[in-house]
Amino acid sequence: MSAASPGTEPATSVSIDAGAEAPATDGKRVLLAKPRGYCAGVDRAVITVEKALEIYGPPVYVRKEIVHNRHVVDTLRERGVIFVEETSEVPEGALVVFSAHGVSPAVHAEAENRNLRTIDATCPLVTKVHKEVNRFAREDYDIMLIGHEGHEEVEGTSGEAPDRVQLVDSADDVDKVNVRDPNKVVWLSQTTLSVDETMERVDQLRERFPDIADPPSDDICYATSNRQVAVKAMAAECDLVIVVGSGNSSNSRRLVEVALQAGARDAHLVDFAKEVDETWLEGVETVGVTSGASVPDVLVMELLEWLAGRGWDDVQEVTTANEKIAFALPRELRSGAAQSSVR
Ligand code: 0CJ
Ligand code: F3S
Repeated sequence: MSAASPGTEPATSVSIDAGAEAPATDGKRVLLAKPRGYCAGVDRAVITVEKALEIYGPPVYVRKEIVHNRHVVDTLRERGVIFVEETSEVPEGALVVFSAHGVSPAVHAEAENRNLRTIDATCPLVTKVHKEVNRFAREDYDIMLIGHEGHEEVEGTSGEAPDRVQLVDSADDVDKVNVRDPNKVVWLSQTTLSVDETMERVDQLRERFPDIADPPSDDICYATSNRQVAVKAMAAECDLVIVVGSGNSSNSRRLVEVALQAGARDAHLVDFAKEVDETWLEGVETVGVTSGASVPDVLVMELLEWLAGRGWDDVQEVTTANEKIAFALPRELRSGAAQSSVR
């Protein structure tokens, strides 16, 4: 994996900005990771749905959760979005938005057969992996896709070339894959995995297939890896790390695991501040806070308020990179810059 992700300026050193005027005397402090929260692909996907509502009016159908965040989904539902599992649930001729995680060509074809109007909010960094699958399939490679079974992104990506892609999730899967020619194998991955765990899987694959080819560029996206670097930088100092994010959010769940692996004494995932169990705070001085790429920052601010109310009001931001990346909206909706209002 490359050191600096595109669209990201690495902080020259880990910088800690103290927000409170006087340091706490009781040792209670919060380390707040930066970068955290919304990535460029999520911002684009949420704006896509908001603009579709604005232009076409409700109801707007969205296949699957636009992003894996409970607050975002509930807010959009209140504004007139109908979330469906499959395009077959969308009335003929209606408008459907495809989620940030991407869809297979079969889903596009089904939507076309049913005369649906579609807007594709797939993150461009997921589309990039789809294109890699197509390219390697055309060149007749066997493709080892490292990813989590059942995750929507993996279903969409492997759907580009189902007869060429084999999913590698657990270490056991490495022994189960079959290839036609060990000299024509490549590994690709889901965008939201643990960087370290993925490299372990690659090492295992390379033991079986010494000539396995690497992806042309990192598939784990800049946002996923930057959030892991930031949480790692503070984890060893934290008695507790609280990650704001939903249970079905792969990148958010990885932040809990990475925090624990990097030395945090305890770590939990919560959707909302009210889900924090007060017993987690017993004997705790330093609380680390971060959030997944699908999480509006208002939820982090609510958590900071909740912690301040219990004495953790000394907040220091730990910055490991500054992200500058933004993506253009889908073609159908382009008319000037916008910023999602669910933030
Ligand atoms: O796969 C993606 C395009 C990531 C979208 C942002 O995060 P989230 O939580 O919706 O999805 P993951 O479960 O993939 O992390
Ligand atoms: Fe895209 Fe990565 Fe976000 S793949 S949606 S930039 S988590």
